[in-house]
Amino acid sequence: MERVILHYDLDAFYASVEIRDNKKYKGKPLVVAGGVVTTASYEARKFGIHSAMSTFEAKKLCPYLIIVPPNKEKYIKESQIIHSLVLKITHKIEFVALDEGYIDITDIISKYESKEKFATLFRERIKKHTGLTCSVGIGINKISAKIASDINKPFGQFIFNNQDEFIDYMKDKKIRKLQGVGEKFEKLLNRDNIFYIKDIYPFSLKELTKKYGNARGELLYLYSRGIDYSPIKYDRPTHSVGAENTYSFPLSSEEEIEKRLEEVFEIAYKRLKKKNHLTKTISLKVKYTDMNIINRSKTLSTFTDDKENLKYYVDELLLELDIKKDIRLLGVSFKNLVEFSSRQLKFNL
Ligand code: TTP
Ligand code: MG
Repeated sequence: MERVILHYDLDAFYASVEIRDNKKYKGKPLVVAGGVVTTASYEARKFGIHSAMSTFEAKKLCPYLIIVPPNKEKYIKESQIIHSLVLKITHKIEFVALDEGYIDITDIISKYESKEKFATLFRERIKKHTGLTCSVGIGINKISAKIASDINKPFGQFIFNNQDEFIDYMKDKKIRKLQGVGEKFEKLLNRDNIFYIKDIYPFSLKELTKKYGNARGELLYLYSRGIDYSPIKYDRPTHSVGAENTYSFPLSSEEEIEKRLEEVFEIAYKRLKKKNHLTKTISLKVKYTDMNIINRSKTLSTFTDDKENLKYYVDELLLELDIKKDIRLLGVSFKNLVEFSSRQLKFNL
């Protein structure tokens, strides 16, 4: 059965959040930036300002540019609101970034009047609940949906109903439009007289893989034709991560308890980092030799993955407990988790 995949992407995400929260920025060229621009408002883009450009460079292009420092916690919070709105529609969703995700709507689309109507309802729903605009693409797989969502940005939508429509739209576009074709690869292809998507079609898969290697050859052959079998990797919400250890000997000295707690904390922290999450709630679990179990938690005002900070709170929780009694088990866990996208937050945050 043909799949129906939706891709959504917020418009100028960080900048839009800042503009929403400060009316005097409305309609002005603005960037969210430390030393480097994370994103530019659409007004700033008219000056040629874009992500990853140095703020110095951006200011040269537009001297009266408004520069707002990034506010990581705010964007994460916003992303959580968006995620929960989307999860009300279906759980068949893969969040790829704070402001971007793929949804498999194959099973539910027949309940709606049309794909167009669904895309419009989706955009309006996000707008109503967050005051932010997003763009939506619907396609037959991830590749086509992602390209579609970019076509009518901002606050627009586009739909590819089948492979022919995709090829028809793509054939005259530059090869750079294909996901996975970066600046370097484009230059290499240009040298071989491949400039547009349609220039790829005369070559067989074998010829392309021979010339550019398996991964890049396949990418060119398949993506240019809108073929992409990759599944939507549903995100199951992670409720908590942590570690605990039961000891075959009772822990009695303060020194021993602290040492063992440090070990458990290390394992728990590694798991948090591996999952790429930030946390807001830290819990300590202790079981005494009399089998009594005590749980203590601390909820912070912001999300964090700062190791020293987290360890500090774990130690504080330990202080609240009776460590005169012998201990059998120690556990550390992190709750209230949120995904941390390193791609999005790598600039001066
Ligand atoms: P994007 O969706 O790539 O960009 P955008 O939402 O700002 O603009 P568009 O309307 O074109 O979708 O990225 C989402 C957010 O991620 C963006 O607002 C800021 C952050 N980001 C970075 O921090 N560094 C980067 O290099 C990029 C591309 C984005
Ligand atoms: Mg975006």
